[in-house]
Amino acid sequence: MANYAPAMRDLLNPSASSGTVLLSNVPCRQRRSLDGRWRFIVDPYDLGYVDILTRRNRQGFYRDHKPRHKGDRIEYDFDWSDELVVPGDWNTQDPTLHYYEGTVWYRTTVQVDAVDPATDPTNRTFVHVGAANHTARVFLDGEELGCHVGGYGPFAVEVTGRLTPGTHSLVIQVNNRREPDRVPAMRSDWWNFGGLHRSVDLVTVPRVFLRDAWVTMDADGSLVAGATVDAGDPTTDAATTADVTLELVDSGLTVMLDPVVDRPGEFAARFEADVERWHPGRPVLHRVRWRCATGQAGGGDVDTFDDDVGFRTVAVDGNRILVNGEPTFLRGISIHGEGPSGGRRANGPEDASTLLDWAADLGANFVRLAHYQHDEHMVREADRRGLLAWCELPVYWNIAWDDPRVLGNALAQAEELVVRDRSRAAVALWSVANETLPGEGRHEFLAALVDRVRELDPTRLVSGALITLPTGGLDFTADDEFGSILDVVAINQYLGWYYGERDEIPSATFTTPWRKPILFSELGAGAKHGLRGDEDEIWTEEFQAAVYRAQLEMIGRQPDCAGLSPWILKDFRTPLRVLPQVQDGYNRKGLVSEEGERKLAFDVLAEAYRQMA
Ligand code: GCB
Repeated sequence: MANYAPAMRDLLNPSASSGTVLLSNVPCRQRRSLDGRWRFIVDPYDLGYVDILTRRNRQGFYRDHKPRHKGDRIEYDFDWSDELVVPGDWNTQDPTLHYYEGTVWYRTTVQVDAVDPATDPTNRTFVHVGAANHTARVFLDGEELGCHVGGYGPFAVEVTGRLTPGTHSLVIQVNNRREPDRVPAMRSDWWNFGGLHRSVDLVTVPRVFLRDAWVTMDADGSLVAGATVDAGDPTTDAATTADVTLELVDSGLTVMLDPVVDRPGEFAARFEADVERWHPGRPVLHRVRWRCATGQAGGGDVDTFDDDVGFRTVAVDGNRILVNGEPTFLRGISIHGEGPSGGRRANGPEDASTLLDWAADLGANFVRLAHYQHDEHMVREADRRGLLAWCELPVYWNIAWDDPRVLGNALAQAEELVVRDRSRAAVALWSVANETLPGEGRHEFLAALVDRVRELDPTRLVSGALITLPTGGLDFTADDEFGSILDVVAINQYLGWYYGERDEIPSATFTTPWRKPILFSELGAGAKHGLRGDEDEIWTEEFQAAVYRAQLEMIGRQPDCAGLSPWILKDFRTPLRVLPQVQDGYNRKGLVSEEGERKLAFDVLAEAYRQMA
């Protein structure tokens, strides 16, 4: 724990979100983008929130005050401060913030005119943040409205009734300081990019609205749908008496969802529909129309929006993964949420498109979106392209397994991940953890996450990536107890790089005690683009390519292997990789450089995938 007085620590490192709501289907909603240039103040000592007596600072930066008279002493001014682009990380926008870990205050102003839907009293309005790393507090006109903990999940705060005609100050405090009780915690092999790194929107909805609505295909081919109606005031019964329908627009089929017993506001349906399936490589998306109407005939609110959804089954049969009943070998690639150039956080449709173009050039039918919740554009783009996806939580390496607040936050992050993306046909696997290290309470923690994910989405496979350590031999049994509760056992292994001789790789074997599908979720070797030499010379493209060849030979012989997602598509920034001239702050296991230049191993994998396809 960072070394503050306890009171200050609680102010600076809240363990749970408060005052926030989780909205899904935001891209399908009436929105006003707040992206653009925001003013910012760097506040490494957190004076903007905590005063010198370590109490909450009543005159903090969130007030966005202006001097009222000539002698007024206000020691900050957003209007005189520099700007950062939102969405974006701060580290790559301002050289002085390259390594910065701490608090930055962002401010934009929101102009509202009398015809703005946010001023309509029959509407509700939310400030929606795609993600802010790591902890964010939202203030409107100086008032704190909500706090969110978790660097990659979406959240919203309600501003209904506050956006009267005029100019409003929207301030978001973002703090990316690493802490042992966060998820992820103190150390990760990627850059701890800070900031409002995904879009910020104002979302306006009717008074009673579908806070969440999802539909997907279960393993047996029936469609399952769920919705949550939010009426704002929990004492009204508007939410429970609403009519919630889902229409499959092409076929004209309309289904009414039933209220879920003992869960006010929640609705569900399971039904059969003759829909053309979404297949990897042959995506078919269907227009669906959600509608929620309050009971009073004619007079109530109606909330409606459209989405495009694919339907396919995904299941496991022994050691195979089945998609639409067909054994499907996952020809994958791992991807970090880093843009295609400039070593910055990825965001938006263009980044998603370029990264997935590269995956398509490899011949991949599967992407592992590591090691945290990616931008929603990634998952929606994968849907449109017919690429299967693995979506992951940042439960990584050292986690404070024995701290219930940490589990609480991990569970909240799991909900944010699943709720946002469970209508996406692309998503085949949820992954709850990567290479977690042993510790008291670990299994219970991970089991709670697996249970929660299955509860939120019983239709998909659950996985997690296990660490493989050198055993002295070449026969590996992935018998980590965690594997026993997973549908697919994912194995990260670095034969030929961190351990093992390259010429021995082809004779290695990997099994589990459970005859489950094995996915090689990581393998690889580092190479600096343009560094050429012979296969025995580390960091050359030839060395990396040779490791790929040996690995592919080995993988072709593993009876339980149902796929692979080598590490990794693109070189990515990380403070762990310091070797000058070679790494320079980048993990060099990419198949392309940080600027997208292909290395030899790209073609090795592409050729192998071409043959497999
Ligand atoms: C791993 C981790 C990944 C690292 C990678 C590496 O096992 O899961 O986050 O970046 O190894 O390059 O060492």
